[in-house]
Amino acid sequence: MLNKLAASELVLNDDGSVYHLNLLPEDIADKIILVGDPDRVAKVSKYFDKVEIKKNKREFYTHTGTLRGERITVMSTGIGTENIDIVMNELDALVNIDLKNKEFKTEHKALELFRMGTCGSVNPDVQVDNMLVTQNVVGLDGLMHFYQDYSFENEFSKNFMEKFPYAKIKPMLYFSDWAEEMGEYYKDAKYHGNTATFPGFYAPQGRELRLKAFDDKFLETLNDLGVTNFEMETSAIYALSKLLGHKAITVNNVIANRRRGEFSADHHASEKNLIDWVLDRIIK
Ligand code: R1P
Ligand code: URA
Repeated sequence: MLNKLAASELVLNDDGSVYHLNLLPEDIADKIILVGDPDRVAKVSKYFDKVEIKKNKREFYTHTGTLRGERITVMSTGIGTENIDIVMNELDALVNIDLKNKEFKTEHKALELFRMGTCGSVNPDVQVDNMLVTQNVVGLDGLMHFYQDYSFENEFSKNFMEKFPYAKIKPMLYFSDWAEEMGEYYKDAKYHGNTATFPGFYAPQGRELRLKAFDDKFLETLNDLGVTNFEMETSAIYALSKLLGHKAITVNNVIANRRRGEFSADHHASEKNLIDWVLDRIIK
């Protein structure tokens, strides 16, 4: 591959910002909180000492400022791993590609990425309104199959791949969390677990409204395979961080216990608790 990227490959806006995120290199901090919900961005940045930058395009809202004197960014990713593909590649471009010359920089910069999200649990003993840090993640979306050079597995992943019975779900990939170092931030979380990332909220997570899911034992099977919870972004965040050389950690607030049929009694209070909990730990 040539070092200089064609205009069609690294697409920029008129002001030189990256195409979807609408950001310039100086708009982001080295510590970035990623949230799914665009409305959560302002709920986080209201705790900043000051907000210097507010930009948005589509579902990608970004606020950058300082908290307790440290520069920090909060950004929404919207829902799903296909959005994470955009977020991760464009964030990486902001720090590791010279946007003017469209050339790779010789010095690599690693970002610290903190997903702050919500999830459902498939373990009946995992209680709602508590923090769950993702130790390992399995991607049941298809994203990472489109990248080369991806191989990373541990005992959990091998076991899962051998025993997962749903052969018709082809887009499956399983890998471990590399992020021991980032886990230091969240040592006191109530739960450290194995997360499954799905390409949907309903049948892919075993939910049935008017349509039947493919297997009514799905949640139990996942739990038997060691999965504690699921959501829709972490597989791509961990995998692309690993390939691009960034550091990532996910903490999700458990808002649904799917095995008990329980949902957080006050998910607004629960979200506030999540924000306080994360900010207290990532910026001292
Ligand atoms: C589904 O309701 C959304 O909530 C979870 C899922 O991963 C998905 O994005 O995370 P967020 O609360 O961060 O959006
Ligand atoms: N987010 C999900 O993806 N699933 C849930 O059950 C709750 C939050």
